[in-house]
Amino acid sequence: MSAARLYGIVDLNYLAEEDLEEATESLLDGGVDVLQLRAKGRLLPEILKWARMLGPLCRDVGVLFIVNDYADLAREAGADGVHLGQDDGPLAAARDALPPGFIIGRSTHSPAQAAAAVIEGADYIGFGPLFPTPTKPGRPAIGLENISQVEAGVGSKLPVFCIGGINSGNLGQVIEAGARRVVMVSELLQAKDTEERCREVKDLLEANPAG
Ligand code: TZP
Ligand code: MG
Repeated sequence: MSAARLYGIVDLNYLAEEDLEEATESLLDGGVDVLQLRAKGRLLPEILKWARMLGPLCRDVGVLFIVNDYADLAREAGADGVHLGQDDGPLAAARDALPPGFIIGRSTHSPAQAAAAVIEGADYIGFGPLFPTPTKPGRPAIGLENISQVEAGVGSKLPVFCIGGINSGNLGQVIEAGARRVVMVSELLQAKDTEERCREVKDLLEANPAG
């Protein structure tokens, strides 16, 4: 996780079930370092089935596989970790129910929440949304001004992935503001060539000396 720069998400809001596997392969071929399954509002047996399909694809190429929202399901599916939002309960409770080494990520929306996630024992955080995004409707954008502060503080303790409305047009700005790692959802999934777009993003992140 500490070397990861690009975090991709297969989000069922953008993908039909039958396209999940192909989108995952494209993200993996394009060089994502972490892949999350995000399936808001779907039934647990369906999510478990998808997680069991995608996890091995990630494992085969050494990419971490994370399931959004459901710690028990993530463990049952053999995932590497779970991603929990601010409303998904205390991390300590999740940690107690998970095996040692299981990755727990936390969404954060302010420097204070980022600092709290360190104290709570998160393994990485998402920090955003930097820009308004249809992927997370109703969540106010936090802008770029706190990235360098969070990277300098929290980022010295755990990986900070900037997230929310990041696209090829604003990625340079985001990196310029101090981001070393990003999550991109719609930009990658809606690209004409997901694999190629991933590579371009990865190259730009890796060209950044801050990494
Ligand atoms: N959490 C904060 S913003 C966001 C999530 C899941 C959505 C990111 O998606 P996109 O399409 O890259 O803006
Ligand atoms: Mg959640």
